[in-house]
Amino acid sequence: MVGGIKILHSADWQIGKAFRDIATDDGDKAALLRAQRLRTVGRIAQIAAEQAVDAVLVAGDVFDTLAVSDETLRRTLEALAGFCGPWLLLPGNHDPALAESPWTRLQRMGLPPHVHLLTEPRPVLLHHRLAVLPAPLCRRHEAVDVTEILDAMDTPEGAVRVGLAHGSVRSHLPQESEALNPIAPDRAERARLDYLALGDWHGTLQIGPRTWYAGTPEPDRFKDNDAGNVLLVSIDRAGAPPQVQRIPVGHFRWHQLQAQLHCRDDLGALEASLQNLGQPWDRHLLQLSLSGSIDLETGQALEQLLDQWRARFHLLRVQTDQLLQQPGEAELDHLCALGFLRDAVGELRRMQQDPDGAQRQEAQLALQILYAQYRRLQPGLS
Ligand SMILES: [Mn+2]
Repeated sequence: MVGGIKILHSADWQIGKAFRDIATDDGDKAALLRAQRLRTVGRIAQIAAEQAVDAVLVAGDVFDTLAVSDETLRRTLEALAGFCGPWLLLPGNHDPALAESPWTRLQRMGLPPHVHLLTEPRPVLLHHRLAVLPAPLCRRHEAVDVTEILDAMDTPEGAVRVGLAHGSVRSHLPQESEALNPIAPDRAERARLDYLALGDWHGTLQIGPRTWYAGTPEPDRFKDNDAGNVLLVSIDRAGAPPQVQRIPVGHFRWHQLQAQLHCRDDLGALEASLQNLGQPWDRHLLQLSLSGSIDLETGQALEQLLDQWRARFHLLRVQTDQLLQQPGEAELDHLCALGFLRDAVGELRRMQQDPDGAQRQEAQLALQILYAQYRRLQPGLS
């Protein structure tokens, strides 16, 4: 009789990712994100050891590029040291098993015996009861389903069959998913797999009773798709349904937030939703889109608020192209009180409020300039 198995399923580590988009804002912030990916792998090793799993399976895109440095390859091996059981690493579209690749370089460096590079579609038998059936990508893009090869793979009687692949089950993924490297939605059934461990989609996602995307363990983009987990998969015996448990491991948390601002009170609501993200603040990356229309005084208070939160979060990126700043009623009343300006301001306001007016924007700009000048001459107001 063969016993049950327990594995950790992970994918899409993309070690060495440059975060170019963030590096253009701030190189240090990108470097910290890059370093965190290795620390999170260390955390996965720790969980694997605590849970005493039979193996850790990584379903492709272990490395972000083929050009990842030798030092980064060595650091990756170091990060695996916390779990001395088997690690099974599969090539994906970012790190395909080409003639020269991170995989061949790792082989030449000399691998610890517990690290297996699955560069060939050949089953690996572990502990006499777990057969891992890999479908590695040997090129960046395949138009055909490379997992078809799993259907015909033989494994010993009674061994639990676990497939490992990287690609896109298109029928179950949102529109923006990759059209290449297709995987049949019923591959687990066709290949008589007890579990199919997938990579490529960066959020944790169940495709079928025996098929899951683990998602990336360390979130890497502004997208709310449940990234930042590893999956603990237990299977009692060959043929039994897998039990799958999400374990959160991600450090950084990426958010998108929209806020409409019309008055001073809306700043309070905005601040409350920033507070709501929770401590520690420096784990958050936030893309904030602001829209609405505020007066200049509220605009200044908003800048102060954003400066404060910029210093707390790992990254705060603010889009204000939909936010209109203009003098408010009270601010314009100050201007009107100057008497001879009253008529001019009245005319500008009329032009600005005319929905069909050709000079609407010019009038608004003129009002803003007028008010800014006025403030400069009235130090008591600032
Ligand atoms: Mn991929």
